[in-house]
Amino acid sequence: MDTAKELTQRFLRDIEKASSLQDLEDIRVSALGKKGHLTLLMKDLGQKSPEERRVVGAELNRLKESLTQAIDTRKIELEDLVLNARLASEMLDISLPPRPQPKGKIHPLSHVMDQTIHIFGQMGFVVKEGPDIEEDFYNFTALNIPPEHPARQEQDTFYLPAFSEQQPLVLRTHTSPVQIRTMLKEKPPIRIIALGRTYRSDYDATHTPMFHQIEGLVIDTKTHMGHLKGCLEEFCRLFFEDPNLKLRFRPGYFPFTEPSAEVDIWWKGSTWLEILGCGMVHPNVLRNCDIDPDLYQGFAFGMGLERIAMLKYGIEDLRLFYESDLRWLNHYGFDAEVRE
Ligand code: 2U9
Repeated sequence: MDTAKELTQRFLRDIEKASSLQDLEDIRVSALGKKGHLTLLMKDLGQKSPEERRVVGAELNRLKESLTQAIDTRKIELEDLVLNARLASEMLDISLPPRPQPKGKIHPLSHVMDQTIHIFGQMGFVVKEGPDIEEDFYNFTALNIPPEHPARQEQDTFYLPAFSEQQPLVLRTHTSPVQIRTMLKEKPPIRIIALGRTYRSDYDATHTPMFHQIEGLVIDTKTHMGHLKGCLEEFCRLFFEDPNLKLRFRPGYFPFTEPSAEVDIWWKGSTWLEILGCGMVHPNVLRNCDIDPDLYQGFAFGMGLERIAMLKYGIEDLRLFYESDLRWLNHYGFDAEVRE
């Protein structure tokens, strides 16, 4: 029996010293495995007298129990050690900076749209939108453009197949139908801008079949040409970032404004450049929108967004605006900025 006790003591010491799960398993096999020392001693019990078997058997069971418990305890300790070692070695360094992400650019046209909205927004204009596919009435008739006007000719306007009985549909040739729709819905005072895609059947170095416009409309009881001049001067000086920019108003003609003017800016101290058209809204246009021209008057203006973008940023070729060439975009595009 002393041998069994000594053996157990030795195994208990070994268990405590076991430095890996494999060591521990080897010890378990050596003590309690099929041919383990304690197992063999238990097998020997068969040769003993019943009295001895009872006493020694009980003792051997206690020893076996104490070994099993010691092995279980050490097993948990060793598993903890293994886990902690893994946690330490596999720790993620969350202070590492992320991999750089490719940064997109804002298209110069989108940038110019943002700027114009911002400038006119500060003057109290709100943005209005309308459909790209328009009815003849909103695009032409309401704007005092008579049926025989050249702008209506097939070569200028994209006509869509008409549904039976309905008036012809067109791709809007300007953003003016947005103002017509607004005037029919809302009563003065009105102070709006409309900007977006417009379409004309035209293609050369300075014209594309789709281009962008911004137009503005102000209607109130006493709005006059002085307001028109002040508003456009303010816009041009802010947009071209030159507080002394000179403007020149020349007489012009549009069916929807009377009187009408074309506006030039004095460019780089060397030449006059035409950049927009404007005028006082024609009384017929007001009447077409159920606004009494004896009570209300106002001004309107329009300009091409590509044109002012090309001037401001020195972009030479209009057609490259729509090619989605990443080299062009990286060169002429803008970083996104957050504006309050
Ligand atoms: C309503 C009444 C009047 C908008 C106007 C212009 C003059 C003009 C051109 C500039 C270059 C178009 O992009 S472009 O080719 N536009 O010169 N636009 S007055 O007048 C309006 C609009 C709506 C109800």
